[in-house]
Amino acid sequence: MVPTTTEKRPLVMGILNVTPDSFSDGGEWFDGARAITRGHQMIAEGADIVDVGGESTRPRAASVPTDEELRRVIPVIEALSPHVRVSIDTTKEEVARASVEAGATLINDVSASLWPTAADCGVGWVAMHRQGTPADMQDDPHYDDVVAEVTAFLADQARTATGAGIAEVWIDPGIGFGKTGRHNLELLAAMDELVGIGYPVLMGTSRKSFLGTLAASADGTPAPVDHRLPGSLATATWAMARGAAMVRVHDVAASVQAAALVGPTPTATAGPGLSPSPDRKPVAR
Ligand code: HH2
Repeated sequence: MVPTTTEKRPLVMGILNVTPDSFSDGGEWFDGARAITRGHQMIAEGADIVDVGGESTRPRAASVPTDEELRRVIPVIEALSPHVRVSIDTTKEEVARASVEAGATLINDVSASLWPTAADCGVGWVAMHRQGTPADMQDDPHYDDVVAEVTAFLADQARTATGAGIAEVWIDPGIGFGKTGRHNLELLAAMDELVGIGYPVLMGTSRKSFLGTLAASADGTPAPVDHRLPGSLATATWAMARGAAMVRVHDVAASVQAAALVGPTPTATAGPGLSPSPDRKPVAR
């Protein structure tokens, strides 16, 4: 039986990349046994969900064949899912289906295309916005109005998924996926609009490159990934305080503290598993 959370705070999704090439923790948890140990560590640190991924989505990441992605993620999901809720971070239908069979109950889909699979499997679905693919997404991202375009896309996807019978739909603006630093900041500033769509919002800023740029040294060198905790926490705390119901993070213990500090919010108390509420109001500030 998978434990379900009763937390009255925004949820914390711990990132577990079973990959050699992820942008921040590539190679650290590539070995299955090490990944499982890290998963248990995140559980001890208070993670509500562990997000297992076997293919990096960083700009220009090499694509991974299906059988290799399965080899990476399935044993880890089987080992962790009796102990914590597990999501599968994939864009491949076959991987999503096998992961659900192995115990995952949420499909975290950066391609926002796997809702038919989630509906068929009877599990939750994360719809994330991105412009382009990892091969080209950071070449020259352009929007006339990034907030309007991202919110319209997410509202449309969420409604489609709900119409297909998915009871648990999350929306995520896709920080860093075909976005400049300014686009990311505009989306963070637009939490009210995102929350106002009426579905629980997931926000993933953890260690992303715009935080390195914002914390650059005097000569302009971006802060390396292991020096981005302050920005990661600041943006996660901002998002949660403005109504994000979950944050996706590498640094679980610190983020759980931040979530506890934020405490109950109108959206966080809804938690996962509830039907989206069209009446859900943006957090008033
Ligand atoms: N970001 C990454 C991967 N998956 N999923 C959602 N829903 N939202 C995100 O912002 C998001 C995501 C990229 O981060 P990471 O997993 O650390 O890196 P990589 O893709 O290189 O493995």
